[in-house]
Amino acid sequence: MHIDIISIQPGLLESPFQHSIMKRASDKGLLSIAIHDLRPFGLGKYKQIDDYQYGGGAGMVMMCEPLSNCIESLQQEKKYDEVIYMTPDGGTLNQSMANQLSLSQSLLIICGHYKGIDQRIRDMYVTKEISIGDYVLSGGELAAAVLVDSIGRLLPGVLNDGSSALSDSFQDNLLAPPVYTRPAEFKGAKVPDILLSGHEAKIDAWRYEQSIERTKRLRPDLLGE
Ligand code: 6GU
Repeated sequence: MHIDIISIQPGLLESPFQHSIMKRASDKGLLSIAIHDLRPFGLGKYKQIDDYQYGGGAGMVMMCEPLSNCIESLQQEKKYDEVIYMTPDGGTLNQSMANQLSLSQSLLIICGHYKGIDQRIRDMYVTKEISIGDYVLSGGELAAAVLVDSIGRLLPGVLNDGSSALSDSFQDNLLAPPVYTRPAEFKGAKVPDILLSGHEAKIDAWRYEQSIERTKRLRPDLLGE
């Protein structure tokens, strides 16, 4: 998969993809990410990219021309499955969205700032608007990093154990069961016997029960309750 990201703060996106699973994904050639600085597409001597909003009100709006020129120059090189705009008024990211997007060949992600981008850019180019939750960030970059991480780890071959992404919380609308590693006893607290039993079917059943119990207790909304 290839992901292009348009940003006016490209520095914010440098580090997140250079570690751990995201790094492995790119080292293995499964995911390539290119960050595109919007600034060179800005207008005039000062490379202006934002302006006051029509109708008045506080806050700047990202202008049409720089975004349009940047998007169109990228679209000349590539056809995108989705052009995604990161915005607090988008649909909230969830696992099923991440699953769907992980089937894409190529994505273009636009990060907004200030009061957002001119509505006409949304109308003309954007095919999907995504938020990562009901709170406001100062820009779309961190949200884009979250989105790309949630997608990248689902690409076949990225995780060492291919089955592991399937047993994550939310993958079946259930929270994951508790997990333990050595030692078998820590400060008097023991690992549940069943996990030491070697009895695979019983362990699976226990984990499933635990998932249900945890979900009921912590996130009943996931069970429609
Ligand atoms: Cl995608 N952008 C911004 N600026 N704030 C957010 C967000 C996105 N998702 C939640 N808050």
